[in-house]
Amino acid sequence: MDVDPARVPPGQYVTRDFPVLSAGPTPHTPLDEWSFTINGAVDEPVSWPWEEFIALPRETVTADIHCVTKWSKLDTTWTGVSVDTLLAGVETDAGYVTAWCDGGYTTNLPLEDLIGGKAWIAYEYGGEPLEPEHGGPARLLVPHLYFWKSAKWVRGLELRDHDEPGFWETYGYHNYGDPWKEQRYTGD
Ligand SMILES: Nc1nc2c(c(=O)[nH]1)N[C@H]1C(S)=C(S)[C@@H](COP(=O)(O)O)O[C@H]1N2
Ligand SMILES: [Mo]
Repeated sequence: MDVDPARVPPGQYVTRDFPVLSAGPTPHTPLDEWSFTINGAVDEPVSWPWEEFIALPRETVTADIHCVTKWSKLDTTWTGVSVDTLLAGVETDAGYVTAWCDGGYTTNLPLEDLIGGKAWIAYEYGGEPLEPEHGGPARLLVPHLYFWKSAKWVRGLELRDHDEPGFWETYGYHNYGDPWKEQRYTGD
């Protein structure tokens, strides 16, 4: 494959496939039971049912994604709602976020890494509804960090004053996960 090596972080290889990596079974939450919630260290939790969520301003973004198991996929295209849009009007002093999901998966990030046009709640991939195996109806997309931070089946963001490791972070994955610094495991 003809790829610009400058786009591939250290230790990664580029694939055209889209592997599925899930720590458990794929949840199938009906859309009429689905909502997206911002909770935790906020004055007022806020929640959008599916129809309201997809009526929010949407963005289509093309990004390279990097899995800690060493595959990278270039020029993936997603449509969703930017986290900036979701946090507009939310008052918080929180510095950290736990993304929480159907099925119980969690991952933690600094709030800083979710704002400023760096993260989305994506519900389309390649112009089609996001497939359940890849996190549909909606997943977090944080392409600048290893892909385990891009929580599938995401249902909410809990804002936090203190950082708290999520699922893989508890099992020895790096707390931050910058692919360009090869922050794969604790201590990297
Ligand atoms: N809810 C949930 N999100 C998840 C995971 C998971 O097991 N459960 N796996 C993570 C990991 S390790 C990776 S590499 C990507 C894989 O996304 P994909 O299956 O769409 O390739 O999802 C991340 N998000
Ligand atoms: Mo992963």
